Amino acid sequence: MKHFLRVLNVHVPDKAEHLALTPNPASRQMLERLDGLGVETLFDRFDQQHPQCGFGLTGRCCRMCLWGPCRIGPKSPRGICGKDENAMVVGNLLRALAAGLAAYARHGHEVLLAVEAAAEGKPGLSLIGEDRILDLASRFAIPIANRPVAEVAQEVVAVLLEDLGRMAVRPHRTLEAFAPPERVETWRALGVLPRSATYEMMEALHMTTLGGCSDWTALASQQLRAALAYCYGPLFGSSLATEMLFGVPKPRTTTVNYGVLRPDHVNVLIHGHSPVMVASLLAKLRSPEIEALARGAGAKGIVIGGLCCTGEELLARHGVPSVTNAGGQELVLGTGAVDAMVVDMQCVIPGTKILADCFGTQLITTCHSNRIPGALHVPFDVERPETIEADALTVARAAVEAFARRDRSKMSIPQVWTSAMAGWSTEGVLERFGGAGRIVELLRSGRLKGIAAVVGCNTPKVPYEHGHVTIARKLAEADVLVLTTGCAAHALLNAGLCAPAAACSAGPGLSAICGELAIPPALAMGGCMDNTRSLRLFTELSRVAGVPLKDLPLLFVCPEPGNEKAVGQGLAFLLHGVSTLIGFPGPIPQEGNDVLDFLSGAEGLAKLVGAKVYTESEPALAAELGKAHLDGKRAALGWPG
Ligand code: BF8
Repeated sequence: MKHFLRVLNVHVPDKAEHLALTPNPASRQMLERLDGLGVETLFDRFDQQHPQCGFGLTGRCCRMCLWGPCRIGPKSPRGICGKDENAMVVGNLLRALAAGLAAYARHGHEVLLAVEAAAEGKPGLSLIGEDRILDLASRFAIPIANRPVAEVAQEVVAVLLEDLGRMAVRPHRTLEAFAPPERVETWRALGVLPRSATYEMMEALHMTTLGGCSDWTALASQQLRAALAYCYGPLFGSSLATEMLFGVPKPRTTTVNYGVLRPDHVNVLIHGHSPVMVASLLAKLRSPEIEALARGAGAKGIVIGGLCCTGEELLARHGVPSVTNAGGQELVLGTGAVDAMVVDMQCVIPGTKILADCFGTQLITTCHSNRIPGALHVPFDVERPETIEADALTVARAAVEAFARRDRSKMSIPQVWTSAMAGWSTEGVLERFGGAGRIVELLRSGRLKGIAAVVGCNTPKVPYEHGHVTIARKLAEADVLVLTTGCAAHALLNAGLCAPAAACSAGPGLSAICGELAIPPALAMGGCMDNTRSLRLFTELSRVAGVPLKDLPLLFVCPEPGNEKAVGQGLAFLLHGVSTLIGFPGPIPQEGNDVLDFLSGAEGLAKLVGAKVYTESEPALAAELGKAHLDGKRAALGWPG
């Protein structure tokens, strides 16, 4: 039975509906198998949580002080402190944004310190992305003539680190270097130019403490300020620093999906977000020493697979097959063939340990911030990079040693493989198309009707991966080029939409373009922080077209918002004038609420920044909404529909 959420007037799926609608046969097979074995996953626990609290679902539950929790409803229109519904709803959203900001800041900080360590010549790390270092240096007006790249890199890192943590009132250098001037003026007029990620995070928490700020419009302003800090601090910082360290990826084709696991190989999955240690781990797992260890244990070799954003990173830069996303992290353990799962930071749910114990998988944690009781903990400390080689070797050994303990009676690997092309960067897309001018020409002529970034997490509140795949397919059929990252990218990769062969499923305009350029209709752009690549591409198109971002046929689509990090992603694009389509309507009240009007109405964000939020949980309808939005932009520009 589906669950009906009365306060939001939507149905959410039960496990049976997930099973019926999830597009990947491998996920379906695993859901059925685990169901048969009586092993619980997040999909069972979601069912157990129903009915979910209507106050929480609509953002009207406050736990921002110790007087509460307070709930706002007809009987009690204010919290104990006197806070009203609007302030509570925005306050909750602001806190979610601050948590997401903290997550990316921690991620960005780790990668930036790794770049710094590499630039200082510390062992275990090296600077491969010379092009990105020089590019950033020129954007930040850092002299490069007759200077070693490492020295230039240190100055670039100093700028990025300062944008992450500045307390003083000084210009935000990354924002100034990358944001479109028209947008900067809009943000200045709104008074939402940020100081730094850390400062805006502090202010967000400060404003939402007991007796902090009760004016919801001021909280909404802070939301916008913090979203810009999120975008141009942690998000740009993580993505660019990773490119400084490991280079800008290039498109490459490989095979993905659950079928890459092999019964007679050591199967190691790498899961999380930080790219720093995984590069060393990969080198160790591919070293003759560890290969020999595997063969000595009776394995025919080592298979490495990627999950979540680390999976996207490994796929893009090293051609390591990706397997699944946040929603599938338990399911893949149900294959009984995963000897070790190595996890670093974020989106690693505690349920993985339960499944790991059921199927004998060795769980290994490598980040100080993420401990899981019972897992082997080999923490990598970026401030002591000299241990990275030894740490990676310890992890690789432990992963291979787990092979001997595998219970082969529990093995069942779905025989599902998909060909996929990944590794698209801003520069890679521009180069393949022949420049921004060519893309603008395609948009103007109507051969391409628009570009949509279909991104984001998984949530059990919509049928697993069904929204991602349905929306992307329907947009591609309507000649809309899809850019994808994060968990959405895993869904599209496994569905075959990121393979050039999928060109035939696109509309006539996009299909012909894909054929000419040998590209798929959905371009996998990396992990979630690499949404900055799509944003930079959009910005470049706007510059070359001479049309503000808010007027172009562009869209940001998040069919399955899950992690708090998703709040900042959507807002960042909104602030640039790119409307956002969300696949689940919450946590905001749906009827006659000022916050909803602000996000979705004509007088709020639409007036301030030229973009608004659409919500639609039925993916076919969501795709129609998206197409109508893009058509509207085209019509306003006088471009053919
Ligand atoms: O940063 S899409 S569930 S994996 S948060 Fe997490 Fe969401 Fe997946 Fe990567 Ni992004």
